[in-house]
Amino acid sequence: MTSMQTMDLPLRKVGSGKVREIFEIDDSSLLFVATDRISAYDVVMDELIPDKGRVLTGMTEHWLALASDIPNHLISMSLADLPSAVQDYAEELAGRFMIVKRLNMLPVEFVVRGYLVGSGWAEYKRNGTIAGMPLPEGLREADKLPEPLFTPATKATTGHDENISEATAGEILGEKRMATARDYSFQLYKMAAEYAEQRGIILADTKFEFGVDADGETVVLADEVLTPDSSRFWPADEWKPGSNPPSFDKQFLRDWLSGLDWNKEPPPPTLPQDVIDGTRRRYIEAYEAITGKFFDTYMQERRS
Ligand code: PZK
Repeated sequence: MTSMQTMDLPLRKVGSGKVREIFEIDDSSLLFVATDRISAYDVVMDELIPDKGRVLTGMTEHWLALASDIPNHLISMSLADLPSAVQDYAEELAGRFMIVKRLNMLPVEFVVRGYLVGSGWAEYKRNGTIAGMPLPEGLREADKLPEPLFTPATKATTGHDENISEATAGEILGEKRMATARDYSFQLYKMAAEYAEQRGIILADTKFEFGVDADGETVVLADEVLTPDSSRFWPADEWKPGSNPPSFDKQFLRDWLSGLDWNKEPPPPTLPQDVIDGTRRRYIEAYEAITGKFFDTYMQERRS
């Protein structure tokens, strides 16, 4: 089993996050790589979850295929299309890379929420609002919202995202671009939430990133799409308003961490093998539940 910490590739790195990395291929394309790193409570663990990056990449591929009417950055996931400089890494990269169109990224995160949790629940408890928009009284944590809400955010210098109003997003991006990306975000959320619901999964909320094509006009969906790292997925049978439901993927890890006396600051505790194995199993179950496809089948396709 191949498993990846950081990818040291003979390409210039143009972006790196806690768990994914982007390298330059040429003027018009990038190599997007999902590693097997995992974070909990914003801390990256020292151990890897084997195949996690492949699971997330396979989910992104699945959703992009279902949303083929929305322009997206994916060019290829075929090993044959890897630049010759990284052909030696083909086995490690298989299933976890996307060759993507190079865009000018919009400096706003497109968050859509269908349920009242996380920072949305925190704001509602304080003010009765989400992103400044008034909501009905008496909602409980994790309640379904009357309608999905668009709650844009900007990357703050502190590392944590700052919620902004739709009007502010319009001032930053221009009204037309903001409205196009917002409408794509609603369309994607509604499609995915309905699709997931039929499979016993709740899509509580999700975050999209968009860029603008070289034509300076076309708004294009980028990044990973509707993965457990960009979304909250809950098993529908474990959803109970009034409490924060377990997330499909990380709950196994969080449950184990919560039994320790770890202060949620680095350094993280060492993950035992059974926690690594159980977490990997949950990611693969999430892939199979959402796509209706065996993860092994996905990997056979991506290795050939
Ligand atoms: C791009 N990020 C976010 C940060 C990551 C990703 N298609 C694109 N064109 C130009 N830039 C980006 C993309 C995409 N996707 C996305 N940063 C640049 C990001 C850290 C690690 F993998």
